Amino acid sequence: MVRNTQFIDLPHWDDDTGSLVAIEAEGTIPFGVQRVYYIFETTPGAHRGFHSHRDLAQLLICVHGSIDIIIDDGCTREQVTLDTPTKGLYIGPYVWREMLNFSDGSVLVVLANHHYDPADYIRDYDQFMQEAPAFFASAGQDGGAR
Ligand code: T46
Repeated sequence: MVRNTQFIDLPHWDDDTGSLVAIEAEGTIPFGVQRVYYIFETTPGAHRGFHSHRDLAQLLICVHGSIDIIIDDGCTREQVTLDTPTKGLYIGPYVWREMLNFSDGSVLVVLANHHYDPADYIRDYDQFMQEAPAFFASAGQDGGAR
């Protein structure tokens, strides 16, 4: 199990006219939302991410198509698939992530608990491996597991 990650089933309402998902900050997801961004029109073979955050918590939702996500807490590395708008992947601090296998037309929506801060990124894997153990060793930082 990759620490500080969790799949979240998103409440949805479906009828014969379509489906609606509603996400409430500090309700459906365990954080307040300060930023929303989305990734779309990726080029064939795109492989993105390759970083961790020191502080940021996010929810990733593939609202169209499918996308594979590599998640790695420094001890465990897994590849998971997002392929429905009704499931989100929570990723907390100190989880290395990569996004790949974007299907044609896929759209990844991300809700984040802070504004954009380049200083919060760890883009060097060796640096991530130096910092992550101390983070997870400190009390209350294991963040739960999927
Ligand atoms: C993450 C994964 C899932 C901004 O100016 N503001 C923003 O809020 C973001 C997210 C990005 N940018 C700029 C920074 C770069 O010049 O957009 C450009 C592409 O960003 P980046 O290369 O970091 O994109 P990804 O797809 O590798 O990573 C993004 C998020 O940055 C990251 O936090 O967890 O999606």
